[in-house]
Amino acid sequence: MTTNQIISTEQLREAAIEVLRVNDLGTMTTAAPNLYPHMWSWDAAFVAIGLARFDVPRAITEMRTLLDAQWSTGMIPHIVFSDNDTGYFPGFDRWGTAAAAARPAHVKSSGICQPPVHAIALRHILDRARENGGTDQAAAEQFLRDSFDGWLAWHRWLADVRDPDRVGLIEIHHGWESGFDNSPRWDGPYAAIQPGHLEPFTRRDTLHVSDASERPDDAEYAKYLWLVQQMASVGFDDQAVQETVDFRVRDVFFSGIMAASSEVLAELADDIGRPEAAELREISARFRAGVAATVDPATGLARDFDVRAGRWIATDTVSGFAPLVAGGEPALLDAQRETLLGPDWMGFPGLQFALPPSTSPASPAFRARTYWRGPVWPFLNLLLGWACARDGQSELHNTLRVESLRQLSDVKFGEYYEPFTGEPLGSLAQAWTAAAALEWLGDGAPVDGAGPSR
Ligand code: 2M8
Repeated sequence: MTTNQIISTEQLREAAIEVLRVNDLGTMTTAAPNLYPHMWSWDAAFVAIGLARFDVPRAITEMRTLLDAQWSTGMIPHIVFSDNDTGYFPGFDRWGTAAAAARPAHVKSSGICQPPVHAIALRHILDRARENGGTDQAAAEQFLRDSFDGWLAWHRWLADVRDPDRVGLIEIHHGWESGFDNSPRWDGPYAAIQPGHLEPFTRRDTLHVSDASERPDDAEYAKYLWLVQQMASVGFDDQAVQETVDFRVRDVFFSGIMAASSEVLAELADDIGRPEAAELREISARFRAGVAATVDPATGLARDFDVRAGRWIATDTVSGFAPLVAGGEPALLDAQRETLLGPDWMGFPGLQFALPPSTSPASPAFRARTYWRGPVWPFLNLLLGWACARDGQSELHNTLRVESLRQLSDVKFGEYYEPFTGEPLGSLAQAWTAAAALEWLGDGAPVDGAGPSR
């Protein structure tokens, strides 16, 4: 059991800023110092939210670097590689994106994407910049005008290419696209995959964590690489990938973010007098409805859909709360909030902090220390809190904030946390965890003395 020391908000803030400094390569922030020495797409958006709390121009740079890697199709790749290509596997060469026609030649990137949280980050940057006024405000407004077409192309690509049947759900082609890499959500689709001939490989991720069981296992990695190889074999062409790849799943949490973020991008379009707000609101409504339609009447949780197997995927994972992120009918959201606060989630007996584990401890699939199979992920709680504030749910927002600040006052900025002991796991000094602390600190009254377990 951790007994976090009592630290002041100023100490926590300084420590979080230091983590972002340590990870700062100048124009990009690495997701973590050793385990993840490159820029990740959805990490970068959360990092920008944190940066905007103390350095608006640097937050803008983060978003600019990411957008500079955008493919000609509109896709924003999930990894933008730094020059340090030795510490992480699979690196740029293994991805096989060198030959991908749509990749801009001047930026090394992977060939898949991650959830579109970027418009939410842009909104945060603009809000902080306007609070500051002066050059910050001018720079943020200028950046929004200059970059709007890029973000619009990203949302259009997702809406057209990844939801061709217009069901309001985004189809993903790799568990890595969800960001919930080895979640029980993907056990079924991965079980059906038999990798063909794979080029030999040596993992690096297990060198950077103290206990390899906190990471996915080798059999899982073989399947991850097999999918990369399949996509590379068709040059990462969108149509050909869909016809080739062994993993085709409609991801409900990704889709919930798409709904929320498209609405925010519509507001930003209005803000700068762009005419695409109505189109973006239509996209948002389509995905909100798509997400709501997945809800399992038996559990009240949203579900993914396995396209190849033609089956719903019902799991007790935090992705079941996608409607809370998407927004929607009050009755559905009320019921979801009740479940979230209930005994299978934030109210599960013995939790160190009242924060949702990535898999419910009541589920047979729950594993307390293993990556996306159970631990608590701080950046996700920030996202849930943001959605609560948007929907006027100040009580739940405040609970998530206070509990998150208590958790993060260990100043380790763990990638993920053991739900019952509060032990930080995976990488320490994880950039988006530090960013979450900065945003929580700025987003309400001071919470001094955040610390010891309940
Ligand atoms: C994890 O994913 C990467 C692959 O993309 C990995 O395990 O190597 C996930 O937690 C993902 O959501 C996150 O964006 C990334 C960097 O923090 O790490």
